Amino acid sequence: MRVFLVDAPHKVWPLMRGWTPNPGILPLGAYLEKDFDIKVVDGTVLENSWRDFEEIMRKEKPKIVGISCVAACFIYDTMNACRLIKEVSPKTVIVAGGSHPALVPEETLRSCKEIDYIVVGEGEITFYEFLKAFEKGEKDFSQIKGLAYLEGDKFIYTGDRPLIEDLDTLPMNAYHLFDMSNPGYNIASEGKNSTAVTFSRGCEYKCTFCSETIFWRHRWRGKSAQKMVDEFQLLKEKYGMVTFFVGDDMFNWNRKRTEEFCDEMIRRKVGVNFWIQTRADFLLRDKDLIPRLKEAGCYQIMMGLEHHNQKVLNDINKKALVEQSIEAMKLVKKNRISVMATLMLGHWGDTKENMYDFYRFARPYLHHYGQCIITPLPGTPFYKEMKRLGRIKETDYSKYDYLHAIMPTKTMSLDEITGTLMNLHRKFYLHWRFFLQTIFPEHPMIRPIHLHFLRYAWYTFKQEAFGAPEWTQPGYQTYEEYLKEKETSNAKRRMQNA
Ligand code: B12
Ligand code: SF4
Repeated sequence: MRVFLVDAPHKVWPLMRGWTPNPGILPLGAYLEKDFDIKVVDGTVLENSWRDFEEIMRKEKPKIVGISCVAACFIYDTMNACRLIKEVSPKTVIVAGGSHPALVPEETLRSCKEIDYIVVGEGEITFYEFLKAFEKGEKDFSQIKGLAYLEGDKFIYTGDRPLIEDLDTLPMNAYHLFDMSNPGYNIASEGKNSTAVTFSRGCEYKCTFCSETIFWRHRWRGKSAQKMVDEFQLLKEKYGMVTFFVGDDMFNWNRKRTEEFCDEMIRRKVGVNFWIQTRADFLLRDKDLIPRLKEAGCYQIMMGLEHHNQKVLNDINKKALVEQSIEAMKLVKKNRISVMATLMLGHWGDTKENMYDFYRFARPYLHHYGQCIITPLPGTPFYKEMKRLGRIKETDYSKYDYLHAIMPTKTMSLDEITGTLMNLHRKFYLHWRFFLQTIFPEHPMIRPIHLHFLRYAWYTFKQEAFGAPEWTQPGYQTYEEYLKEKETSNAKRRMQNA
């Protein structure tokens, strides 16, 4: 049976211009293709996004579509794609999966009647079992764990499916299902031949705002060092990828795995560059491994520091100390690796003034920072708490991308938060230290990344000063623009026929 795996046309992340194959479809396709004929439709790379997408669905009339939604901010695109599919192919059965639909399945099913089922959580086995039953013509899926659907108006959840214990039992990600030669696929800030890979799932901490830990049920599982290095090698040798963002929430959760990974990378002389994400305390624990990581190709370490105020860290249950953040930044810098941190500002107690404290706190050490606005991601404890307190003022999920303010603070409006963050961004990136780091980089990878950010600053300036349009990937159109265009061309056709 042919199964379509779809990523809806949606905007690609403008800041880093990160554009990679959908990370949920890669392992899913690999797991399913042993028994099914898998066809991937990546709506982000189509020449004329929605028009081509509609055309493919009209022509193929798929029996079944699995659609992935990796982030809350793409849920409307996902829903619109489902509507379009049902419009041109009403009999297609649509199964959605990925972080957002899985975290709020009932809300998603009720908001989009075109979605027939949602796979909640890890997708491989649940979707495989579903497809096997569907292929046999079964109509009752109530015995398949991990599935949500509406029966009439009643919401049904079949219950949690146990997680896959050993991720090494999964096949290699199915890169071959995507057109990896597409020049668009890269993370522009990291250079042309770059992409993202993920070697583990989840984290065992319980930060209240984090959708990852809740999605993976507060468990960490990782692939072995052998499999990690195999994937790097495949991507380098078959697809020419040499620079990687490693998306693991907690790269060095397991110290032994990190040691083995470094040894294997060095032994096999893989020759790629990569950057990782982790927590400050785990980095301090593994400080002796940093030179090995660097030798293995690590050029940047991003730490989820989140805030410069201990009270905020305690409030979000970060279980971390501000002093650890400073120590960890110093440590990475001392190793001449690019220091990156995620900072989440816009908490209830944040004021214009104390948002600048962040600057004083981190500026001396940082090369980059993932500046985020604290976002109540649906399905997280933080969302529930903020909703209960009546603080959520922005309900448009397309803005839940960490760049838009969703809640005011005690003293700042949504616009003031966004404005202050933009100012901080300018202050950070247009600082003499940043230019100095570009001219005398501590690591050779720092210069090209800095140059990307300076280019980005230039585009932003043009946007703000001269109203230049925001960058989007070629061929991209919003769904609303597409509907308008369709209506105009239908009207023209009607006039010609009249
Ligand atoms: C790689 C990555 C990226 C890459 C590329 C992503 C892409 N092509 O979509 C880059 C760097 C470009 C990126 C950008 C952004 N990202 Co990002 N990204 C990740 C990251 C680090 C890894 C994703 C991954 O590999 N997951 C592993 C796979 C196996 O898990 P999965 O996708 O959940 O898939 C499983 C299930 O969900 C399910 N499933 C998934 N799809 C489907 C479909 C069907 C039919 C079925 C049945 C099942 C199913 O089965 C899969 C296998 O079990 C995650 C954090 C993380 N560690 O997961 C953040 C994350 C997904 N990103 C996030 C965000 C917000 C963004 C951005 C919007 C911007 C930002 N400010 O960070 C941008 C824009 C995205 C874009 N596509 O343009 C958030 C989403 C939060 C949320 N709940 O909304 C995350 C969770 C980070 C975080 N901690 O907050 N991202
Ligand atoms: S440490 Fe990071 S990945 Fe883990 S729960 Fe906290 S924010 Fe999420």
